[in-house]
Amino acid sequence: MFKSVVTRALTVLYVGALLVACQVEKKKRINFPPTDLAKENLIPKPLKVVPTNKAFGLDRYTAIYTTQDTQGFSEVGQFLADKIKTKLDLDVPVNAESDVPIERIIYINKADSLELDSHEAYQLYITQDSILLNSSTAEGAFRGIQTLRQLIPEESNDTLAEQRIWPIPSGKIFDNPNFGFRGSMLDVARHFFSVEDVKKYIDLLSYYKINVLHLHLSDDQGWRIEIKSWPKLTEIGGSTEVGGEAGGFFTQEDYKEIVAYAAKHYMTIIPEIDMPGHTNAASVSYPFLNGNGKTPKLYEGTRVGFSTFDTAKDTVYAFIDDVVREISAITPGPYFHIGGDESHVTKKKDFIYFVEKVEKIVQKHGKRMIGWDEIASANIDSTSISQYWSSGDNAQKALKKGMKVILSPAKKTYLDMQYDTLSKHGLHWAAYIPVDSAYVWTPEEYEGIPMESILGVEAPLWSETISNIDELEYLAFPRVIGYSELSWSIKENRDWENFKVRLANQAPYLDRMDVKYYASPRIDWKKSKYTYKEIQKD
Ligand code: TNX
Repeated sequence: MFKSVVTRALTVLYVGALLVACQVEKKKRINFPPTDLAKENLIPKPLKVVPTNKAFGLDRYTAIYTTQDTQGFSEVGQFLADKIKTKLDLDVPVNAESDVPIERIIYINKADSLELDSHEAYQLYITQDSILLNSSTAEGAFRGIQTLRQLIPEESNDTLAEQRIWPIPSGKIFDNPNFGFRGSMLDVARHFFSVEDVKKYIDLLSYYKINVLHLHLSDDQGWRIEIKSWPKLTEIGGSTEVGGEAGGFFTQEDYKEIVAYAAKHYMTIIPEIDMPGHTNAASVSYPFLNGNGKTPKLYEGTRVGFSTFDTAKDTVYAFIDDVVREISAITPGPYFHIGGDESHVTKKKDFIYFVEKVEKIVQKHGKRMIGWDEIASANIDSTSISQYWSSGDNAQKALKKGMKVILSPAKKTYLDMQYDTLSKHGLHWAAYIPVDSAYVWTPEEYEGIPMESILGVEAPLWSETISNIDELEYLAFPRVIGYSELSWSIKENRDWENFKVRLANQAPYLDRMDVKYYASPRIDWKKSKYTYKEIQKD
């Protein structure tokens, strides 16, 4: 099967090569030192890697060609060219004439084959003369591009040729994710983060093939998304955040910009409006929503569980209908997250009634409902999804209803947990989560939840203790890199000792991206020309 794919792809490649043949003026083959593709610092680890020990030289005589009759492929090619330009300051033409003779090509090819029928699967064939990236979808090609980016050295080798040249190890990579849902969550409610911050987070996450960003858009301390039919939500509810800082919110235009940016990175945005608890900011804005019997006041502390919507009023559901409608209309992804956690002052029967009503609203607006694990106590559809964060019992209830589960166990995946007693920022109510503990567990076998019921893994970043992007990066990195491997790579390909070395080698990339990661002393970080700080001590 691989053979036929290769043959077909090579035919395409050959035609592509012919097109440029008139420009090609064969030069002497460069003698690269031997390489080993299997030892490259790829994260997440691909399914299968076969080294052939030679190298492809990326240089100014390289061009990118792509399938052009299927939407998305040339954009993926351009994405690669843009990243090469920022990383190496090298211009690589995409489906275009070149001013210089082309000697080597990168071909991004739409291929149809059985191995590639999963939409994120891709194959990379790297030889001395060409790099062929096969995928049946532009999304798969985009994932493959991330692998290729990671194979391009930060530094050129200036001894091999007159021009600067970056050797890429030759061989074959066959890859496909273990979980289709590889998520992260950002709480923009406790502290607000700007569109620019969110975009930078998307850049970093997508480099590691994470494909879902869940935005926690409302909580007691703030409402962060413009709702045109209920303007006070952001005017009043968006004006505060934890610690008395300024707050803020996304206009619908801002949100659309994030969604579009995410889409360009083949990432799905999941909007969350947390209810019936965690709703103080909404109730301050519109007091008729409030159901806890007290007059709601703006709140800048970090307690949870004191607020609730009034679950008995029709007007509350009319309000929720507007909110879900407006957000769903600008959310292309299939999901709407209704929160549902820690509704400690909502009576159990009211909570159940509420979740069942809201599920219908979400479905009416064409979305699939997700909620934190508590929602499984309501009588809801098997199509709704439960996000496991603390309760094995709730997970079992969800399984009995035939629901899928997203794994976000607090003691393993909460990015807001401190690394250890001395690390800055974060809480520790669930656990201290050092870098190894975040990585060394098996989602496929967690709490007896069968693999076929697991939608994927998601790492939430709650923001009570962080108020800017540097602090966000400190908690998220490097742990989120481990979650990317936990959700993309199969169990047999995961090993802490091996991961640890590949992680250490992410430092040049993280430093170049100006990521203020927590330089855990458990990792022997690689120094780079960008290194910005001393390694922190435990
Ligand atoms: C629990 S996890 C919460 C959040 C807090 C977080 C802090 C969950 C569904 N609810 O409201 O921000 O702990 O770690």
